[in-house]
Amino acid sequence: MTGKEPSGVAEGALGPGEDGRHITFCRNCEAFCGLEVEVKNGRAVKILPDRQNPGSRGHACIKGTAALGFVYDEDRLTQPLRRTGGPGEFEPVSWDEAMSDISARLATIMREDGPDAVANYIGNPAAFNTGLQIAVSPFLDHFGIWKKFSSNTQDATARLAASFLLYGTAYRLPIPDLPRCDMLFIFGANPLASHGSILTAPRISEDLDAISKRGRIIVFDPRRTETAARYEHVALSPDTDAWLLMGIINAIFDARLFNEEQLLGMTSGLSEFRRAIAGVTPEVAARFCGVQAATIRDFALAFATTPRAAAYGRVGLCRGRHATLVNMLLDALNIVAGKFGIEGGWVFGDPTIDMAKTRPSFVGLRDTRFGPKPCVAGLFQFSQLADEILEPGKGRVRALFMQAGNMLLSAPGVKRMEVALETLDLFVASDLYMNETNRHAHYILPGCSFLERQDIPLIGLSFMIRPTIQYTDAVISSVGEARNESVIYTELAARLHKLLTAEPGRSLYRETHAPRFETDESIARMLQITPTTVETEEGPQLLTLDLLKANPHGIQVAGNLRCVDSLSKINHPDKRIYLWSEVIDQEIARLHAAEPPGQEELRLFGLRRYQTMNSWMHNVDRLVRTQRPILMIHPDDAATRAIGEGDLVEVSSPTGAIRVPAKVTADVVRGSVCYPHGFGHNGGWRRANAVGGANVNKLADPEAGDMFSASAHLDGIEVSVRRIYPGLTPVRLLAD
Ligand SMILES: Nc1nc2c(c(=O)[nH]1)N[C@H]1C(S)=C(S)[C@@H](COP(=O)(O)OP(=O)(O)OC[C@H]3O[C@@H](n4cnc5c(=O)[nH]c(N)nc54)[C@H](O)[C@@H]3O)O[C@H]1N2
Ligand SMILES: Nc1nc2c(c(=O)[nH]1)N[C@H]1C(S)=C(S)[C@@H](COP(=O)(O)OP(=O)(O)OC[C@H]3O[C@@H](n4cnc5c(=O)[nH]c(N)nc54)[C@H](O)[C@@H]3O)O[C@H]1N2
Ligand code: SF4
Ligand SMILES: [Mo]
Repeated sequence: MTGKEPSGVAEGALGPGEDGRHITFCRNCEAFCGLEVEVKNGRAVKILPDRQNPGSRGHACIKGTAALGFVYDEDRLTQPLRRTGGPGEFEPVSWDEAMSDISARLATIMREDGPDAVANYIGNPAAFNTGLQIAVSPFLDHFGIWKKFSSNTQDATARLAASFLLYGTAYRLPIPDLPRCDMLFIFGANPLASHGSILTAPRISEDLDAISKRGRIIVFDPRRTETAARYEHVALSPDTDAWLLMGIINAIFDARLFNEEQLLGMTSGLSEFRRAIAGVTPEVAARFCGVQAATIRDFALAFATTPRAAAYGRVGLCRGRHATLVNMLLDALNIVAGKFGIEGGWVFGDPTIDMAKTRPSFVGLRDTRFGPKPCVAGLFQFSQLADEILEPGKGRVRALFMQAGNMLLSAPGVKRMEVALETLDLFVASDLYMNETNRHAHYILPGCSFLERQDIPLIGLSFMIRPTIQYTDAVISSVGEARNESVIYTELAARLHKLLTAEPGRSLYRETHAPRFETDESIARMLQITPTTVETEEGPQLLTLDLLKANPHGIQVAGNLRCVDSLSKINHPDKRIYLWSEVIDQEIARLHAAEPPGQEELRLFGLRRYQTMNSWMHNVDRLVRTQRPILMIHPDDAATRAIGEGDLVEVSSPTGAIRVPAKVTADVVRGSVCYPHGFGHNGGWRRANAVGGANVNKLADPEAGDMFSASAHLDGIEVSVRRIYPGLTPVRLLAD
């Protein structure tokens, strides 16, 4: 059985597993770099960058070219596993046995308690998996399953919520027009490591270098990151961006560096917004964020007087206690300074397939059995999942599905979640590996790696600075018995449908057909949402699936973004940007009321490395052998705690403690410490387990996230740090 769905193969193109050079693209991150894969005897043997890809033009990073390390990893799951004992104890079973038992148990639960008894968690790699995207959410919707959770609440729901308030839709997220911008402010992003997020720019370091050559790039970050080191760095305390942004915006207002008439023409709520932030002068901001008032005024002047400038922010702005406010303020800076919707400014992308037109984007409170709870585009706060499973009563969650996720390493509330997972009647995960989370599942189903599936860069389409689109067929047949989620959920839907309709009188389920999920069909349909004409050698042609298949390197849809269209993409009925909404007043009041960190406390924040990806890819020796999870601490903070380089220290918060080695470095701002997430492995990935490190999310309080956006609080956590013993044997110290 192959995980790939049947598809027509364009003339001359190679089918899955055929020997030769296949043209495809990487689906590890949002850059979607073009790749060329050599296949011999049905096996992929080499991955190189594709020079003819119009977007990446021969760029690919080591995570893309080393992908065979996980595709053919001996620890990879290649057949369904069924739990036989404690966590991590499994036996292989056939697909038929697995699907028949899963559907029978799910049908029983749904018959007894309805869809309220089922929940789902989607992890980050799902974002790059078209088959999974077209199957899982529609599957859940079809069966009325609405308790949805995702890694999105750890990285993006604050951004979605801000867009909903400002522009009337959670699915329009502005991006900086890098190719034409002369000044770029970067808040809480490290594109030289992450390769860009909510921003698809496969050659991003070139784009950034070009901006810096034309003008300036200023990076506001508590750590001197790779990006900060290459351009100008402004160190600020974690989770204080709201103060800084209000300081800059007020400096722009005070110095009248804005065009009031233009602003009144495109926004509503300007005076309320000015009133709401008025108290936070650069002097007030400076007290909280650690950036001097004069410097804040200089930034305001430089930004407002550079005609083509943009302020971009990413996950460092999405994980604080006031993440919705911060994201709104980031946009407000762009809008007030006249950078919204202009060439070289802060603009909406030109998605070749405009999913914003089809998806519901409600953000607000939704009724749950615990009362009204924040819900962002269908997603609930992560901590609610443990409550749903553990709290008795009608509507208790008994079954959980999870695709491409590892929540015990990536989300807060680790201990409680671990208990919750073990109380489930049915927990089914699909993954490439047995990880720290799915080792608690009843079934782990082997998913396909990106070389084994058809795809388009679906989420990238909205955020491309130079719009391109590409289709890839599977390069190889499925490894072992791996299956695409589209295949898995089509089969599960068919079986469940049959079981639920077998006793019609007793079921709420009244559908007449089971849904079927097929990637090519879905792509063809999606291409009709916003019909697009592209230039080809034969002249202009309508973009169809056949045309995509005939152009395996990808198609350049447009040279640049149509920035002027941004205003027309606003979804509020009056087409205005709502600069002010009640949330702003509430959050500023909450910000003022917040207790400052205690004298002894430090603020913990995270980092990502170029060579690894969240909690996975740690099983590929080539990627992980240089990785040393260590706690970075400023020399002054180390000195007051008698902490030296390599010492083992304990980092604790009210929710937990970890023991990790320390690195004393002025790269982190005074008063803070930095440690990567995604470590502390004990799954079925042996190399990853040997990397050591600790699960930093044990320190995160699941209840402490942003009130409006359901997002987790993972950056700026207050912790105590103390020395346990001196670092004599640094290698031993790597273990938790
Ligand atoms: N403290 C702290 N916590 C964080 C972060 C942080 O910066 N600091 N970052 C957060 C962010 S931004 C994110 S997105 C989350 C990530 O959180 P999650 O999405 O929950 O976890 P990942 O580490 O991405 O784990 C992905 C899993 O998917 C599997 N996988 C990979 N490819 C495929 C595939 O093609 N198919 C299937 N079926 N499975 C696949 C991997 O083997 C792995 O087990 O973590 C968040 N947690
Ligand atoms: N190599 C690699 N690439 C990745 C990933 C990976 O794990 N590895 N993960 C992918 C995922 S899931 C995502 S979401 C993207 C994320 O993409 P980015 O957001 O570009 O990635 P990060 O490196 O997490 O950058 C966040 C920055 O915010 C800073 N920061 C933390 N707290 C604060 C704060 O309070 N204020 C400010 N101003 N800055 C703060 C951190 O120091 C860090 O430098 O990257 C993606 N790409
Ligand atoms: S930058 Fe991202 S998309 Fe490009 S090769 Fe690396 S992991 Fe793959
Ligand atoms: Mo993420």
